[in-house]
Amino acid sequence: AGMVPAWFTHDRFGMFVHSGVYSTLARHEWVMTNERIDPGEYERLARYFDPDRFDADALAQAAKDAGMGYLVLTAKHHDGFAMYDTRLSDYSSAAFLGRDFVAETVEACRRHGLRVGLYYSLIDWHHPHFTIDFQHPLRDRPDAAALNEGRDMGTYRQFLHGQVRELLTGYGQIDYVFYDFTYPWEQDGWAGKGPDDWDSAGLLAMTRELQPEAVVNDRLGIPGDLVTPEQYLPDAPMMADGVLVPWEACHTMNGAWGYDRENRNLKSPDLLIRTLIEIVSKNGNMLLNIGPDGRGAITPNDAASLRELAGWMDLHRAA
Ligand code: FUL
Repeated sequence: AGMVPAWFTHDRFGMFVHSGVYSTLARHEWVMTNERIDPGEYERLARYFDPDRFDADALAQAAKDAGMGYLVLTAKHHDGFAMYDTRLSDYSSAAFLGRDFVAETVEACRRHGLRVGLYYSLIDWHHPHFTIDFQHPLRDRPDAAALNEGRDMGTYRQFLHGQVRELLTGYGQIDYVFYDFTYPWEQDGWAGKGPDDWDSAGLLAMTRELQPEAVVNDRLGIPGDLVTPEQYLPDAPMMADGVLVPWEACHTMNGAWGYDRENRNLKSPDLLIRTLIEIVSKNGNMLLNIGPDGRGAITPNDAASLRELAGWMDLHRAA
């Protein structure tokens, strides 16, 4: 791990937004694979995704009020559905709905003085050349291994690099790129996926070339600019060779990242505030997630928690 720009350690607190087709299904962002939904069937369900209440200005305003300095949006999650106007496939919000959520969000963040980041999933359960592995929705099919013979990760890799290039060239300055994720271990007889599958070195080089100022996370499976503990926090400032390592812990409101309607395991606002304090006291950043519902609206719980954070921030903001 290396260096992050001054704004990143100064701001300390950001908003993560998981929004996508899975928000309509309302059962966790991994619903496609948890329920072994065939990509064709998922694509049919994607036709019902219509987040008419997705209001990027409202998201940016809520983040700003809560004292956050940046916002990271899921441009594509593991389900493969692009939340922007990709020219490399017609599996996108632009093709399905005529909306480009990346453009809407980037513009709103700039209007509200927030830095903007994009989450991009290296995993893609929709792409026909992404090989089936232990996480894939088709893993239980008896012909899964045979299907893989017709799949070519090289073809997928080209698509992946192409989509990233679109995101890093089409929207002006991107301040943070959150790639997700690498799992090189073998499981249930299936190989995992690692830096060779993504061509992580090439992807990182392209990111540096196209967005030299951007913070890049560590989930390409090669060192990035910071370390990203998920749903926990280290017990002390992270150090390597006697030097502080930049880190950012991402946290959910209830264990799920995507809208998970029946899940009431909600973290209290008090817990969120104490988590933020503890993270910052250990030289970390907190990326707090919200999962808008299928219509794109901030849920009542997320809105209430953000308001509590905003109230606390108001009391403690420097003069
Ligand atoms: C993980 C993903 O698998 C989750 O769905 C979520 O996006 C989280 C931030 O990263 O690796």
